[in-house]
Amino acid sequence: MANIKYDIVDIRTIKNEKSGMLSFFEAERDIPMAIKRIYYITGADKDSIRGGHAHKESMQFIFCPYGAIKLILDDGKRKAEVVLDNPSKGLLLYPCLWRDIIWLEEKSVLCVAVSLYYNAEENDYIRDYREFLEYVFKNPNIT
Ligand code: T46
Repeated sequence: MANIKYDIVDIRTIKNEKSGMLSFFEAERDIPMAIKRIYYITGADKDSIRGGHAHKESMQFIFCPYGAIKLILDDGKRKAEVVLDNPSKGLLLYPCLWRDIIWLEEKSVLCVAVSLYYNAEENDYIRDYREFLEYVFKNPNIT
């Protein structure tokens, strides 16, 4: 059975004589997608839970430059957990993965680069788990 469709990506990080570290990645070089949008979530309490949805088409590159966040991923058949607790680690999510996101530390920062623009009608979102299961059943090659 194939693995659930995500990749862990090492984000290049440079520490030099200056204070702190500089991390960077480039679209279509370090991650296999063009970036149309970036959003980030700040100020969340420990144990906050967000997500609870899947995206039909967009790919997302998720990273946590500060703190620790756990993602529980589900492709309708299998589940996996990934902890982002290091600015040098990113998570590339392919379409159609249900995700729940849990803040392991207060004020952890969740940053997301997305392959599609936001659309207020949320055409790309599935926010009902039963609907998600039906969608992956009808589109077996998507995950
Ligand atoms: C995801 C997790 C990690 C916009 O207006 N533009 C945007 O680009 C986004 C992402 C959101 N919004 C608005 C829509 C809602 O009124 O911001 C509000 C909160 O968004 P949402 O309820 O979708 O938040 P989460 O935590 O459920 O999900 C978000 C992303 O939507 C989703 O793609 O993977 O963060």
